[in-house]
Amino acid sequence: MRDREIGQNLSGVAGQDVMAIDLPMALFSDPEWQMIEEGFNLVREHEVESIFALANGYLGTRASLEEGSRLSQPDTFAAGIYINEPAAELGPSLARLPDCAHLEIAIADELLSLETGKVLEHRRILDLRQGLLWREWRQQDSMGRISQVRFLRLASLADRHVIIQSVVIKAENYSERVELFAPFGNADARSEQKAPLVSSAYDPAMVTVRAGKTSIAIAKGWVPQPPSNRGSAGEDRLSDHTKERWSWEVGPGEAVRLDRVAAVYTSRDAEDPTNAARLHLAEILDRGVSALVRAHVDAWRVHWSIADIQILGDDEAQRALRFAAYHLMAAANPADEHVSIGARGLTGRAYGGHIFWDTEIYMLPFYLLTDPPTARTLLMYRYHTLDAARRKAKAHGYEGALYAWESADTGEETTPRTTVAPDGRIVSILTSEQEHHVSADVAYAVWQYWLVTGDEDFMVDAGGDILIETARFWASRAQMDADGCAHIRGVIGPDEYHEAVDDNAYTNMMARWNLNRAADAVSLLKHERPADWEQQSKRLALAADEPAAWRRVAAALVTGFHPDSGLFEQFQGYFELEPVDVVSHRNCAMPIDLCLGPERTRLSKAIKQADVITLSALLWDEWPDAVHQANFDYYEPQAAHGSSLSPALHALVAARLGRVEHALDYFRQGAEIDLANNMGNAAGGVHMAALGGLWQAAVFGVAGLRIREDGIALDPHLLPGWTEMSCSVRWRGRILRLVIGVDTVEVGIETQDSGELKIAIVDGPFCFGHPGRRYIVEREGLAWGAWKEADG
Ligand code: IFM
Repeated sequence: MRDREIGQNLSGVAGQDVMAIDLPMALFSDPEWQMIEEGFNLVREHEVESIFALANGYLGTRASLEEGSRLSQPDTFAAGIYINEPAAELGPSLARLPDCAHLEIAIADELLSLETGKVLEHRRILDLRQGLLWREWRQQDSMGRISQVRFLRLASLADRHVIIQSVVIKAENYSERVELFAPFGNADARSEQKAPLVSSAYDPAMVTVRAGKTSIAIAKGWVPQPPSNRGSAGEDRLSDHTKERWSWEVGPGEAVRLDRVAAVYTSRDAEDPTNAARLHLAEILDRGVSALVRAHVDAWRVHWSIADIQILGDDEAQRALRFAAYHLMAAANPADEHVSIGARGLTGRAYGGHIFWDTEIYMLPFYLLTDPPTARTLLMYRYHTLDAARRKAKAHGYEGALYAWESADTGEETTPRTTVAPDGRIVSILTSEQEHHVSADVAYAVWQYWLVTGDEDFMVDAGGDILIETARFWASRAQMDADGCAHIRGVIGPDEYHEAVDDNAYTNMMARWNLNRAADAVSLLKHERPADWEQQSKRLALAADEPAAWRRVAAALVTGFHPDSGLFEQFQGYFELEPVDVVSHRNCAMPIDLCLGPERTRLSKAIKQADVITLSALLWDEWPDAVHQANFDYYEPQAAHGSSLSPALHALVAARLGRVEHALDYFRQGAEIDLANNMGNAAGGVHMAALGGLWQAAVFGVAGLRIREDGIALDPHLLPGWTEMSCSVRWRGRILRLVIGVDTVEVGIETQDSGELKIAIVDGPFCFGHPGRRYIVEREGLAWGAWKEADG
């Protein structure tokens, strides 16, 4: 992908005006907001489809070529709609819906194709600012006819049920019949659609499919535009009833346009989805395509006004952060508490759309600080699946709530039982049985939400229940030994190379934290909301002595901390394992666990992803910097980064430690997971956790933001080449504008809200910030000076 002047050759043939008919919206012209895929390389097709995917949290559609190619995988997904895979052990996966964007172009019966014709120019552009997928294509067919084609596509952020596509075709040097074909319903074989048609009755304006018990209705409308004063436009059906067709007679320099609009409803959101989709379509067609596109672009503008991070001095990092924020915003739907975000969002098939700890630990901070209602919605998904978590705990002989390692619509465990290793072996997947830290991760996210929003109603209605039920799980999960220590045995920590380990430091520390915060929540609710607490504690049948028991277990939990070295032992016995040279292995094409084999990997110190280092990132204020430093120095060389979750958190912790060169390397590595496909698996969708991690590396690492009960603390470390970073975050009803310079930090409090908040430079100088004012602090030598109120 590279920068260019958009459409430099596509604006018209020599001596003629630009297309009189054009797409309903122009691209946002600033190249810093564009991802560009130049040319056409068939083998890259799947990753381009993922990277350029469009979504709005309700629908997601891959950026497949409209006319298709040998490799196209044009999946469309609806959040929360899963279908059981034929092989039962695979569990449910996101249903693949009919592709609304498939469109073939024929010039006098010859189909245009990137694979057969002469491609004179071709590029795809993802306009991050406006949430538009744009395509420009200039193609010569076998008869020497040159066509200019432009496509625009969007999944509306203003109206999440709507997908819009627009195409303009201009004849450069011929007079001929131009035709467009859109396959109907299941006839679209290229989509390998998983959700079967409910009825095959021919209805060009409606497709209804079924996924399990859910019906999905797609109402389709279209608006063809003829070239000025000649030709004819219209649609009819071919004799086999499989395609819609529009045709025009055009002459040189003339253009035609077709807008297609789809309205999607499911039986999750309407009793009669077919009727709802039909009515909705009629209403939006009335408003007109241009108005719909404008509303969508406006919605993106509003989102970006808070979510954008601006970097001066590093264009690559700038684009990577915008790309990350684009996909994060596209993945979430604040209106639906019964869905969450899968590991690849709505952009691809990998992991079947399942939800992992990725959401709470890697993605949620972005929503929490830029769009708290969305963070609340995501946490409500965990509240609505609490019963399934209770059932899982019970089935394993524990109390409270043990969340599914992989979760889908119901919250039941959906982790596949086996997988095929790259060397062809069938291996058991033990994460659902052993990777229990997810329960503490959900609890952690609940507490972060509480700190940032102070939303007591949420704690009363849902958050308190999650904290208490997860604490109960840990209290029953920990085994008290005769020596008075509590152990959590037989788990998998974030480092999945080592299974069935005892006392994984991450798991134990997060469990300890979960137990203590649940006890804190009980005190808080008892005092702040006594009447509600009475109901809540009854609902949860909480015994009076439970919170004290949680604190006792928390205090007794083995930490794995070695005071002399300042190191946490990743799990019991880790320090005795075989040292292997992971660093020199990092450039090998084959992952280290494949090179060493499973047994040797298990007996080695090689770790798959940040484990103790994740603990540092999450519980930073619990230990002095020297502890984080010692652990980073020890564990960073062991990390094979076999998971996309790993590099960004290394960047975050390295930045906090002031290891800025190291942080920049990891930041780039994290950014390249999708943008350069550096793990080779972007075809399955973008890596949502890595994108959330990148945002955290900037905000929590580079700005050094820490969330505290009475305000925020900053500990800035600009990365090499970065001369300024600015971003906005929300904190308790306020919008804080942070500008991190080389030697200055500026905080503007933009909302006219009452009350002061404490802004600190780590544990150093602080000020009480008032709404509507700006504060600046300057570096004085190695330390920070005093905060001053800025003029204006
Ligand atoms: O949740 C992660 C896990 O930590 C590592 N493997 C991939 C999962 C989904 O992203």
